Amino acid sequence: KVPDWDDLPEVKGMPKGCAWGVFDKDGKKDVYGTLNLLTPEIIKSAYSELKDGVSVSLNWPIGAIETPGFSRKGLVHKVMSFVDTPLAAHGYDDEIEFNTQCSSQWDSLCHFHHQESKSGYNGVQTSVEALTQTYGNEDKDQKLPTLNHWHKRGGLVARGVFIDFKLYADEEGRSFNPYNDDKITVQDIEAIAKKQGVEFKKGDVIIIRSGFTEGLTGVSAQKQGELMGSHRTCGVTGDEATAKWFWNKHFAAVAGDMIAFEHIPPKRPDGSEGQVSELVLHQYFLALFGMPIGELWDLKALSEKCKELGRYSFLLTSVPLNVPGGIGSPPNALAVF
Ligand code: UVW
Repeated sequence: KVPDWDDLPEVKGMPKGCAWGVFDKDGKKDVYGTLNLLTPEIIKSAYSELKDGVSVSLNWPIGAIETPGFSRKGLVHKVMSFVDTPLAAHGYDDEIEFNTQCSSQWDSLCHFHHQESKSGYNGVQTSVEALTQTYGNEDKDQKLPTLNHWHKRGGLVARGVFIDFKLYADEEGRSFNPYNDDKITVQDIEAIAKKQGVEFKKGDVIIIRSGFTEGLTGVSAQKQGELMGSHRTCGVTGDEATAKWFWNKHFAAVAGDMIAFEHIPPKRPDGSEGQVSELVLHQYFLALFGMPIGELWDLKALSEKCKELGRYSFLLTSVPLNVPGGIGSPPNALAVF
């Protein structure tokens, strides 16, 4: 049984809500965090969502944003003909290079640390050197909670639950600007779940649509720059009460089409605006809970399929790239109905 927030054991020097040690087994430090909730029973029950035999991709193209925010590198795609190579044949290879945060992604538990303690999930201390792993040299010093471990447990297979906030906001005539720090509250999420007729279950992956990726799709690089340039973006309210609600729902992971899942800039308890380093849910989810965050997922086709079928839960499958030391990765996520 996973403890609720109020019953989490105290971790010396860390704030309430720190789940370090909760998933450790046989004296071994855990690297999976809340993915541990995906037991064979939970996965088998997620398969009961498979009724219609149709699947929807949740992956935005890599390179959908020509110039990603925070000076991150966008996609470089190089196509090479075989003709002038030792293969001397008609055909092609290609090479890709990109920052794993530039489009749809999972944030691993190493992506963002608890800032005060400078620690990642389960208290790990990391460095560029420790994270730069190579084949045969994986985890030489410590087990770091990077995404390649997901392959050792068969990727992610879970029940996905979709919260179509954009549809709800449009229907309610609510003004909501994805390119400002507009907030999606727990009350919104609960109201939408009720309207859509879905109940949350332990081990669910909750997926929230704000309209963020859609507004950047099919527009010029200049327009994308204008929309994102202020680094003010929408998201789930970043505060302790919201973090507590997410922990107590016992989700295996969270995802959305927002750039940071939570709004930017973060708000301090006194109401003033904080720096990006003060992101609240990033610190709770990734560093303290061990709950992976999915961002910039493409959720338009999912919205259409859920509306057509009249159901908002499905089987979700996802595997990140198997890069030793991988900190972020395209999710390769599918919703299967
Ligand atoms: C930061 O890294 C600040 O945010 P994100 O994970 O949303 O890209």
